[in-house]
Amino acid sequence: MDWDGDGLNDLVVGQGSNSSGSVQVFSNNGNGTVSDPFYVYIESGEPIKSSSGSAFIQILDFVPDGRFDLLVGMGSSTSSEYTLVFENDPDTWVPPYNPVFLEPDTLTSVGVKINHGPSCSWIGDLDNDGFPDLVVSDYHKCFFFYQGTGPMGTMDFAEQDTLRTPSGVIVTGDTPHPCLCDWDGDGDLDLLTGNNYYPDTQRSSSGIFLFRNTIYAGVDPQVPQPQVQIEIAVTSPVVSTVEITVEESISGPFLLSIFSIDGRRVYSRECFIEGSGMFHQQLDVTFLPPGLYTVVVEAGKSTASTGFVILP
Ligand SMILES: [Ca+2]
Ligand SMILES: [Ca+2]
Ligand SMILES: [Ca+2]
Ligand SMILES: [Ca+2]
Repeated sequence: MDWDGDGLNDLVVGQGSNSSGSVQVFSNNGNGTVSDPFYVYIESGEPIKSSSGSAFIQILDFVPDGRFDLLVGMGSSTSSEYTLVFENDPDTWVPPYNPVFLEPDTLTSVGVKINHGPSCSWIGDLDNDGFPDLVVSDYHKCFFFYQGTGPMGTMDFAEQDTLRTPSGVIVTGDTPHPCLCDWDGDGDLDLLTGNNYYPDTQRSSSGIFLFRNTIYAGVDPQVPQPQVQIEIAVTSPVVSTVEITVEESISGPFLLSIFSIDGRRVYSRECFIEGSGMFHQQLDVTFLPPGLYTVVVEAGKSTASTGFVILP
């Protein structure tokens, strides 16, 4: 991103070490090299630094005014620190830019400071409801989800939840850093993450993982439903009562409907196949005029149908 507004992209790093974390910038020299790194400061003259461990950063215009702000998650596995927002100081936003930031505000969940050790944070509208959400991970190896309660700039989020796939809570290696981006270009934010190491292999392995959002993706959020075999038998022709027999390979609910010859649904009822696999019903059809009808059974994604005639 272009930190200093000179039209060249610069490298901004949230840096960790065993003693402290900081935010540093390598300025683009325009000749294929970058400058030596320099610290990012707040208006008091102090550099943005954590007392231990790491500083995880996201650059975004959190307080929307056209000036980028810094989301910084700090801390280490031995100390809890907060997810902080450093708003860009308007007084320093004049060319040539050397952005300095205001004293930080702490993001909260239902009024309580969001506290993880360390706080690997990212803001994005993951559930696509128009309000940006916060995803934070820490040494617990999973992703905590705080649903947004208002537009960009709202400091308070909903209660903590945990990100999951249809098969359960997402668990990756140690201290995974979330990044929300529309990786597959289908309009919803996906979760891209890298982690230090797997819990079972310790420091021998690390990885980058992509979890695609199911809001718009061609990913079925449901566990695939087994195909149901349906057999349906109906007496015909009838005068006042039709006898319907349904056999299914799997017990469970199904929808029984009757359609008239012009396609109108004239009868509909939720039914249930017991363990016997058989459903049987004598249905009074005196409410229907004589004619040709179709019985349709729908169970899961399977359907079966057959016709019958009501005589005058
Ligand atoms: Ca630049
Ligand atoms: Ca801003
Ligand atoms: Ca949201
Ligand atoms: Ca997507």
